[in-house]
Amino acid sequence: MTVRTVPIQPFDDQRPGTSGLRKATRTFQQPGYLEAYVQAVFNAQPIEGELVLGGDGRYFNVEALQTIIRIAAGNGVQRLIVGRDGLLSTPAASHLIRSRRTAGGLILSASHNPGGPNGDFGVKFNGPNGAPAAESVSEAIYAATKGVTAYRIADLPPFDLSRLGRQQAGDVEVEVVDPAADYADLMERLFDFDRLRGLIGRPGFRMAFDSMHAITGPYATEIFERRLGAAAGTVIRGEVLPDFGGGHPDPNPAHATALVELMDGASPPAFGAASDGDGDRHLIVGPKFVVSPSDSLAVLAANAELVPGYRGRVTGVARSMPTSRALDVVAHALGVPCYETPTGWKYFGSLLDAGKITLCGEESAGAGSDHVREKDGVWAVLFWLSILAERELSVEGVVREHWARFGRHAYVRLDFEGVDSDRAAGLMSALRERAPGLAGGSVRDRRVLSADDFSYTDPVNGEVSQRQGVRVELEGGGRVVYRLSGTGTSGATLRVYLEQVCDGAASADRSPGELTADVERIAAEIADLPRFGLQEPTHRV
Ligand code: G16
Repeated sequence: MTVRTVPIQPFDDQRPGTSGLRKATRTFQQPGYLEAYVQAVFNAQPIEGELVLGGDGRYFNVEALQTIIRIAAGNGVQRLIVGRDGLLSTPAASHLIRSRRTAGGLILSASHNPGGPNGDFGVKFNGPNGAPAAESVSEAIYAATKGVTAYRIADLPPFDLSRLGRQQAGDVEVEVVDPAADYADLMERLFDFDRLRGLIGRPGFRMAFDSMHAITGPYATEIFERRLGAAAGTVIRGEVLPDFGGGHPDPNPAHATALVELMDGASPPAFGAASDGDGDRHLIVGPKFVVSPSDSLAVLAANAELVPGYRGRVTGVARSMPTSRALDVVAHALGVPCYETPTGWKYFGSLLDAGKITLCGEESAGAGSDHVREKDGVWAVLFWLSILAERELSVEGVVREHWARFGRHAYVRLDFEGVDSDRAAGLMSALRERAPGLAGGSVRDRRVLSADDFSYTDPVNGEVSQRQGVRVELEGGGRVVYRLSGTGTSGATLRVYLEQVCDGAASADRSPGELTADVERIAAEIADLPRFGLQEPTHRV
């Protein structure tokens, strides 16, 4: 096997963000760009052993995979496990890394960002525990990108990724696996599939799962239709398309419009769900009722005893800082600790590995557990179905009952997209300066209980992560958080997270927007949003 060393100039924009390196597809298609980044991953993190490879099926997935196989071979990797047609959902990749005890994996995805030649692409390295690289590893990769002067690539013919089984070329063996089989087996071990078949087979029960033409199509078809017996057609938009059918595979009401219209229409299914580009996010919808992601996480934790895989074994829970504190209330009732981490699934890895937590999640529609080291969309849907099977309530009924018992954390996220990067940085630094002086004073007649820039010390490995977002706690259960997104690919996105704790029963018929309106006004005043030209958010999520 010939290995060539190809000289290259380093690129100066390869710092991994919240979740790996995400850029416009065209940026990744520049000559040497993908090669330089992947070589930097190998330089920062020498891989000894097998590697898992797969992606969410977006445009450029297969070409990039073939290149990565050759660079991996050039760097001494002799065995790779690849999903058929280059497909692996993010949680399934995490599972394969763990179950096959590999040295790690590379996942090609830009998650919920649109795909295609004019969309986005991404590469993420997960370590041997199946979790996204910890911040220290990401920083080492970034440092390596600045010093990469050549990449090593093996001269090999392309592998046939449509054919299951092992193939050898040069010194390298590639094993092509069914992307869904092992993952579906894992789900059967966590959930009571007989009970779920009973629910799905009940007269009058119908469900819809919107794969948004992204990676969960094959997984959802295998699990819901084949193994659980849901009617053909339960999975909608199940075919994986390189441009996700021109859509934006982000499972929220703004983008999962086909599902929301179905659930708002005449004779809707009892249960609706959607997942994102790479299959780690979830959206749960009942007839004319959308579950907010932070509530979904709290409901899962509160009902963990109903699920065989979790009964009697929840040691603790965790949420990212901007996620609503609904989870904290449940943790208190369960008598287990609730950890508050920075945004990014990578921060949950050490807590999960140490057994400090069993369930975790985020406001950005992700929830997961110690079964893998990623958030998991299909898993969350199976968890919800398990709750419905046991509780004999509708989706709305489960949530209303939850609010009545634990209180309601009304929640809205404002996204200001396409903000000039310097202006966004100026806004955040003004906020950071202002925050310490706010505590003890009042804004619009509401007392500020505390205000700071969130800093996190990982309780397991002691790693410190600073400047993770400005949070302001108001009397009467209000909270505002400001941070800049780390997953965008152009300009800056300012996220403003609004939360208001309410009496669950009394507020049940009011919208999150109404309930957080006062907090929103306070948020605008504290950050002086109009002065920065930020009048109306691009989206309210
Ligand atoms: C990624 C991370 C999540 C994070 C989300 C949003 O999710 O894994 O932890 O909550 O991005 O991040 P940001 O607010 O920085 O845009 P995904 O689904 O995009 O991989």
